[in-house]
Amino acid sequence: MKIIFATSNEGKLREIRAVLGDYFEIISMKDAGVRAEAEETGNTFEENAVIKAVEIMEKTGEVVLADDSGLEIDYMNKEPGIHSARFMGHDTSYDIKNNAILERLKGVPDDKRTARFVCCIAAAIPNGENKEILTASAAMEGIIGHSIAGKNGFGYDPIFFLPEYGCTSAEISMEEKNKISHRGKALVIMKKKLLERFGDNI
Ligand code: ITT
Repeated sequence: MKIIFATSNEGKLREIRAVLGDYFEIISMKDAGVRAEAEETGNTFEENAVIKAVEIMEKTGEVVLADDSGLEIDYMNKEPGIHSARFMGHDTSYDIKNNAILERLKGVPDDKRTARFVCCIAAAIPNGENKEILTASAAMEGIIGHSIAGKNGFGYDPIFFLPEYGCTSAEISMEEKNKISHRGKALVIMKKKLLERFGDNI
């Protein structure tokens, strides 16, 4: 079964394909020849994931999944949160964004550096005049590290330190990250919901 994944983030797409690829043919927006134009005007990850999935479902008439995710840093009142991609400007490099966060938390002790990645995956399923929406959310807890480390992953991974691993989420493999991450866990929940919804038609 084909599903369009409404993301223009290559890092997300890699992780999504690794979890869902055995069950679904994941088509990128580029491959589907469609672009997202709607503003992410929601106040929550779930609202924004639904906005993205519904926009592309309405444009294509296909089953569409979307991911809205971000990093909540407790010391920064849970910012950048839903603004994670836009934080300091959408086109600003993550080297600059990550260094700015490290600077902001300079001298802050580890017990006050708590943070989490949050992810909501939404599915928009066309159904005649109507549509069905499924959602799945999950989080991964960690702390903001003291320096940039690791080349795997994307975005804020090089400053997201996992105490139980003793390294950042940019220093573990994608397979390991998918087992514990916000996105990996939300995708497993969504996979179950889709298999229940579509059963033998997959
Ligand atoms: P799409 O909307 O096209 O999917 P986006 O990158 O704009 O792509 P979001 O609005 O959901 O997506 O913003 C999510 C941002 O949160 C993302 O750009 C990263 O900065 C950060 N982020 C989310 N998950 C992450 C992860 O697993 N590792 C590192 N950073 C992550």
